[in-house]
Parts: sequence; C-alpha cells; structure tokens
Amino acid sequence: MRTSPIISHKSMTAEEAASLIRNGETVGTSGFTPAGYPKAIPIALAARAREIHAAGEEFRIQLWTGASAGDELDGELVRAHALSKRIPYQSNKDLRNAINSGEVEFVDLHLSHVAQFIRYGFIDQCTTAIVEAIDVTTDGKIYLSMAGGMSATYIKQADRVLIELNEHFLEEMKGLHDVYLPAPPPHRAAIPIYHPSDRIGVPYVQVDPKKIVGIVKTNLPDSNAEFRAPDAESDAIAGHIIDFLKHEERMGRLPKNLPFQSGVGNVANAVLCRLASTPGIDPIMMYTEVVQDSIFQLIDADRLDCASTCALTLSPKAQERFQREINLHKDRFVLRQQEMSNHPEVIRRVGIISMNTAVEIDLFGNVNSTHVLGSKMLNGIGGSGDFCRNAYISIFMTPSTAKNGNISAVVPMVTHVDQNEHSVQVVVTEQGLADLRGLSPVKKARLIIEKCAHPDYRGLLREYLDYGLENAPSKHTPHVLERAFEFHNRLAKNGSMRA
Ligand code: 0RQ
Repeated sequence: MRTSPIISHKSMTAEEAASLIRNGETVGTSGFTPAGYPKAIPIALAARAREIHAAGEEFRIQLWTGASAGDELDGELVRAHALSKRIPYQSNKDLRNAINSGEVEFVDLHLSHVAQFIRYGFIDQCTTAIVEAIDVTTDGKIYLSMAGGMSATYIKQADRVLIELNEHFLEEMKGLHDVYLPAPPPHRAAIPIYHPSDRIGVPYVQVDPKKIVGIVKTNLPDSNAEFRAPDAESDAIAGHIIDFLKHEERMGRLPKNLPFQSGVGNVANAVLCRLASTPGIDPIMMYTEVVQDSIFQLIDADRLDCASTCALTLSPKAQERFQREINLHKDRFVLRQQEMSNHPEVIRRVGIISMNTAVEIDLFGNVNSTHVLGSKMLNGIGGSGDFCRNAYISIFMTPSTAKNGNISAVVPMVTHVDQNEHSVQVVVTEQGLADLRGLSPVKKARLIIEKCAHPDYRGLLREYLDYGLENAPSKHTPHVLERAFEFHNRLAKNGSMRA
C-alpha cells in the first residue's frame, strides 16, 4: 500500500480524471515501447469520447508519448476516433491503420530529439501530462514505473499532471530510474555518463505538488505480447553477427567491453538470445533504449554485466520475474529518460555496437525500416537513427525475404530512406553479412548481392547493377532511374518481386 497523504487527498476515479481533458488538448504521457504507459485514464477517456461523439460533438486530442504505447492507450483512443495527431513512434495495429488511412496525423521523430522539440515549442507543448508511477510523495516526488520515456519533460511542461498509481509494481522497484534533464544550449555541460551504469540524476521526477490534479489507483501489468521463439533465420543472423564481432576482435578493430544496443522486435530479441547461448562470449554491457525478454537469457547464462535502458519491455511472465528478483537486478539496471538513453554524445563516447532491423536495404547501403512500398507506415524510425548515426559499429539486420519469399529485402533502391549509406556500416541477413565500411558504392553493391541477397533474387540484382554500369549516366552510383523501382512495381502488380 502506498500511503503518502497526497494520494488520499488527490485520489479520484479514472472517469473523473478523464473528464478533466478538453477537446483539442495536447496530452503528453509516460510510456516507451509498450512499457510504463497509463492504462485506466485512457480507457475512461475513450469511453467519454464515444459518449461525446454520440451526442454529435467533436472530441479529439493530440497524443505525445515517449515511444509506442499499449493497446489501452493507443488502441482504445484510436478506436474511439479520439486522436487527431500522434508523435513520435507507435506500433499499434489499429493506430497504424488510422495513420495509413489519413485519419490520424503522425510525425515520425528521432526519439532523442523529442524533449528539445517540446521544450522549445517546435511542436505543440502538452497541457496535461498523464504518467504511470509506482509511488508519489507529498512533496511531489514521482517514482516512474517501467519506462523513463519523456515523462520528466512532459511533467515539467504541462499545466497539470494526472498520475496513475499502479500498485501492480512493487515499491521495491523504486530506485531503478536515473532522471537528469540537461541545461539548455549554449550553456549545456558535458553529460557525465562515462560508463553505461553511471547514475547522474535522481531516482524520481520532482514536480510542484500543486500541479498534481488527480491520482488514480490501478493494478495492471503492461500488456506486451510474448516474443516469438527465435527461428532458424534469426538464429542464422545472430550467428553471422557473432562471427563478425569475433573476427573484428582478432583483427584488433574491436576494443573490449563496448556496450550493445539492440532494437525492437522479434529479430532483435533472437539475436540477444544467441549471444547468451554461444560459447566463449564474455558478459556484455547494454546501453540501449529497450530491454526485451531475451535479457533473462543473458542473466541466466551469467552474460549480463549491466544494462542502461529507457524501458523494460517485458512480456507479463518476464515482468513478474523481474519484480520477484528485483533485489538481484537493481544494481545492474538503470532506467533513463529517452533524451539520455538515446543521446548522441553518450552513444559516441561509450562506443556502442548498435543492431537494428531493416524492412529493406538497397544495393548501395541505404536502409528503410519504416515504410512498405514507400508509403505504408509500419512503426516509425524510433531510436534507430540516434544509435546508427553515432555507434562505433552500426549493424542492420533482416531476413533476406518476407511474405513467403515474394518480397526481397535487398532491392535496387529503397522506397524510403531512414538510415542512409553514410551511417549504415554492416548489413546482415540469414544468408550472410556484408561489411560495407570503406567500400565505394559499386563494391558495396557486389558484396550485398553475394552475401546478403536471397539466391532467388541474386540474378535479378546482378542484372540491374550490370545494366547500370553499362547504361547509367554516371558509374559512381549506377542507378537507372526508370528501372530503380522495378522490384516494387512487380510486387504491386503481380504480388511478387520475382521476375
Ligand atoms: O509483417 O506482421 O504482417 O507478418 O513487417 O516484421 O519480421 O515481425 O520483424 O518484429 O523484428 O520488426 C523493422 C518493423 C521489424 C521493427 C521492424 C513485414 C513482416 C511483418 C514485421 P506481418 P517482423 P520485427 C529501437 C530501434 C524501426 C524502429 C527501430 C521496427 C512486419 O524493427 O519497427 O528499429 N524498426 N527502432 O512480414 C513488406 C518488406 C518487409 C515487410 C518485413 N520488405 N516489405 N513487409 N515486413 N519486411 C526501438 C525503438 O526505437 C523504440
């Protein structure tokens, strides 16, 4: 039981809290990659929106979060047609459909940029903040739950704060967070994180308690789906990455103890599982934005030194285990605000090995990780750009084909660029790995075709490259524009990229 007097003084129901939110407001919430997001107030707000709509009136809000949120927030509100605009990342199926149908405006942002964009008003500042907390004290210390996200900035900027006090999370979980807000430029000092486990702030967000207008008690876990068990493809991808890292170490190009960043999704989860099970790997450090279930494989194999993250994105089973063993984990986990977990200065300083997933990769090393056929948004760029651009080694991975082999992940030209050829250093599929560092465009293309493309598509890709070398107006990057999207055009026309 959480017992600070403020909790009983400001206690209200989710419905009462939802009734305080006005049509057209910008609401900033806690939460990052379905972890630590508010649950009860959004459900009540969606019900209220439906009632208002039934009475023939307008009710929509702009929703700002840290990254993706659970269905209780994104799904409920979008199904109630209560969202007009959303930033900066999402992964909810119904919200994705609403974005792609044009109902909801979406701004896809580098996650490390969001705090500064809000602080300086590049985008609308939020008027109400809704944050999930484990505890709150009468003098205004808010102890966040499973994610750092954008909470400290939204709490600071908002006129009023609503708290969901989630008693599902044990009080012992307090102390995981390290909350630090940088000074404004040009007076910003160096961010003093020199090691992934360094703590530089305080374990709570401080707010003037007068700004807290309501506290709603809940008892609900984060609703993350179970991860797929690693399949043969992701296992092969992981094997290639591990062989590459061992090779780099032998060549004297990989200093010891570089921390890892690993992105979202099933492939990223599987790669870490393999790091846990391959013989001869030393314990690793993580400086990342999400920790998924695979963290327990590393822990069980005695392979986790420490983990700095923005969110603990765990399935319900793994959430339960994390809490049960909290005293074992507290010393080696630190949860940061996304401005710090994804900060380019720290990423460059500690020398991160970054591993993110691509949707498609082109012959010259440009990566699309957000758009299908150049127009359909999947999730968003998230933090992949923050890490890729600043990592010691930036790796992009993907199975070489999708949709029963009808889609090749290696294409002549990507239909949308998230990471460009200047930042992408290594690409890997289950077929093999291409180290693109120091290669000119044509050499990159030859290596990607031979190492990464699926055998079914190698001939078509070689033919495109050779045609370009004969016919392109310039031989440096020998694209032939009228043919550059022929793989995609075939897919749109025939349902397959095959000839
Ligand atoms: O579709 O669900 O209909 O089958 O894309 O693919 O294989 O389940 O992959 O779960 O690892 O996610 C890039 C989306 C990969 C993710 C992405 C289809 C495929 C499937 C998903 P279905 P999988 P994963 C850190 C870093 C961007 C942000 C990022 C992501 C669905 O990793 O959002 O990296 N990354 N952030 O069938 C058409 C193709 C396709 C394709 C795959 N070429 N064409 N569809 N699919 N390739 C975290 C944060 O920033 C918060």
